[in-house]
Amino acid sequence: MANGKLHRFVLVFSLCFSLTASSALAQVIADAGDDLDAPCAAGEAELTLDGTGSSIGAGITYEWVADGIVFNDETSLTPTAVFPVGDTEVALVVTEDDGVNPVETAEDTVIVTVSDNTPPVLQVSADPSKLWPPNHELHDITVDVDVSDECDAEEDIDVILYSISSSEPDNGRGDGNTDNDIQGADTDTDDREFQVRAERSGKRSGRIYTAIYRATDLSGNQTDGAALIRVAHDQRNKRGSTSNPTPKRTPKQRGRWSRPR
Ligand SMILES: [Ca+2]
Ligand SMILES: [Ca+2]
Ligand SMILES: [Ca+2]
Ligand SMILES: [Ca+2]
Repeated sequence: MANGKLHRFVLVFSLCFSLTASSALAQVIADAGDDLDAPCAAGEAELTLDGTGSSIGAGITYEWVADGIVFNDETSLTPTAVFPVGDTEVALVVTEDDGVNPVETAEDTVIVTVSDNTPPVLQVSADPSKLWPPNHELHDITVDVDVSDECDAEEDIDVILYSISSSEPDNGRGDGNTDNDIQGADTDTDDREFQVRAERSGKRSGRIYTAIYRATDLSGNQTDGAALIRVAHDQRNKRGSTSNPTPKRTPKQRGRWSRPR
């Protein structure tokens, strides 16, 4: 009888131990942390993941996996890696192996989002930016464009001539009798060469041609920049003296500008 009781005790104990061990294994937790958001710099972002919510203890190991991503230590609870712009899904596999029972694993995923929310920096300037005298001649204009972006390479920034306009009518009062004062400007393309007429109304304060360029990065952020070409009303400055007229171009420059119309 005593032997029978002992036998049953051993059986129950063994069953309980077995249940306890298997339920412990089934409770392996993988926690890859909260989804991460980071701003882009030079097309990428370095981030540290947080798997510290996962099971920790003897016999528990970790492995982080993501397509194309190299971690500094993919077996760490808090590995660091460089992520590209956009969404990257990362999986954390937590494995428990007590050396006797079958290996138990758990898996969790986290989304890493690297965003570019910063528009490009755009500077544009017209050359020449002042026309004189107002003799109604068309002048070749070249626009210098300087564009950069915190995230994207310069060659990946889309630049277009968004619009071009004059502050005066094409053929208004006191400006002679010419039409088409802006020529050779193709908006919605990266057109940096066109012609404008050296002309202004004698009844106004001077004419300004405004060419607006628009830079768009790969994430759709946009910046506008304006290149101005001025035709002054006259050559007097505010003190009433007369300044020198715009220097004439050198023969080399004239050759550069000349082309069939
Ligand atoms: Ca940007
Ligand atoms: Ca006119
Ligand atoms: Ca005109
Ligand atoms: Ca053009």
